[in-house]
Amino acid sequence: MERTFVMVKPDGFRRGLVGEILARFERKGFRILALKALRIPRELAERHYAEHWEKPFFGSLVAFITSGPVVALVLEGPGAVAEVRKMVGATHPKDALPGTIRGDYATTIDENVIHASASLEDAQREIALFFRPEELL
Ligand code: FUP
Repeated sequence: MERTFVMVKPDGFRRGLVGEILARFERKGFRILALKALRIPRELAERHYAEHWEKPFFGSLVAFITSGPVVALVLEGPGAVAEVRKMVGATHPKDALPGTIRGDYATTIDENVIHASASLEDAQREIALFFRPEELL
């Protein structure tokens, strides 16, 4: 069993895609261990995307992710990190295959609808950033 962190980004929330996206993960068979809607404080956004702090797009990335409500969740299932990344699709929607979430719902890299942890290490770090241990079911 593995756990991963997923976030429906402000564009996905604004466009009413939360239900669609959660349904895909539920149908696949992942267990929802935690789920909440929130506005991400700037400091949390900067910590979440710390690996990108030197990149030219860091400022706009933080501005975007704090621009409106998001839905954060923890999913559990066999090979959850890699399986969820498969369902999410490539970072750039132009490379994301149809049938993946970004392939089906996104057109630009700066507003690509969803985040999912890239590795087991990232998953542990991101889950701890967004949820207290007692919030996990
Ligand atoms: P991913 O793990 O697929 O979310 O992708 P990255 O961690 O590489 O990038 C995080 C976010 O930064 C992406 F979702 C979108 C944003 N980004 C840009 O806006 N421009 C870029 O050139 C690369 C990433």
